[in-house]
Amino acid sequence: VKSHLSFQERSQLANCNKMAQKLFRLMSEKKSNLAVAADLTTKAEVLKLADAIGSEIVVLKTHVDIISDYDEDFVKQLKALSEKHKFLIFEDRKFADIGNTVKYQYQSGVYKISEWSDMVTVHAVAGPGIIDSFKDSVLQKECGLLMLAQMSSKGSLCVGEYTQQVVEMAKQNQDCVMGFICQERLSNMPEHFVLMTPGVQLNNTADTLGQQYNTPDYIVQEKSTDVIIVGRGIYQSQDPKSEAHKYRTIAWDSYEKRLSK
Ligand code: 5BU
Repeated sequence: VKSHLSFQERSQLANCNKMAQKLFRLMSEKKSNLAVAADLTTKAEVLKLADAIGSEIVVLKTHVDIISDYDEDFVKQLKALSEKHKFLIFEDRKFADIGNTVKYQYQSGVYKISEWSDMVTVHAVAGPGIIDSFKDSVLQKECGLLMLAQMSSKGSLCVGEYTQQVVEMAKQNQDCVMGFICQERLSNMPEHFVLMTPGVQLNNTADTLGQQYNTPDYIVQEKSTDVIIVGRGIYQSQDPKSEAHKYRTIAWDSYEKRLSK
């Protein structure tokens, strides 16, 4: 299924969730649909990467629980970089428990994710109560949930009927849900949702632990999703800044080609 609407047009449709609208606008303005997964394990490394590639990306994706020297200063510095370079912060926490527990996991503990993250990932496996647990916080702070509709890894169980049900759950909660993590645009995914795809790399087709890669142009043109998420393909390269520029250019050209088809 193709999407031929521009990000600008879709920002106007995305009036139920403020973060979806903000991301569509940012993509149009910055001419970028690149997200980078900053899976590095020290504060200094993540911040250095974010400063180096910040001008190329619209979203920086974090796994804060892998940072060995995490503290509140990290968040302060990351926020400052996100303002300097104009990118959004996405904590890929993959919440999956009952609503009451998830509420604590989102707002409390060491990381206090709700205080600094613009968007977070949520599994639908526990049922729609999980979305309700974010409601107050998400609406008040104007952030967004990304529902996990499909995964990039081999043998994933997020397929078929499960994926369809995730999309239905999102449609019932359009004020909180800004989009999906998925591998393709499905026919029942409305245009006001942002579709983000991990498992993207130019030089490899897989890793040794089940990750599977597609190229940026295949994902954006053939599979018609919106934002590519690239981790090792960029942060492990010799020159992350120029590699990010390369992925950004390919992904944006692919988006423009999709529009003109
Ligand atoms: P990589 O280095 O480009 O393979 O990193 C991919 C990132 O995306 C990594 O942070 C994963 O946790 C994340 N990811 C993924 O790879 N596949 C998925 O289906 C989901 C998240 Br959901």
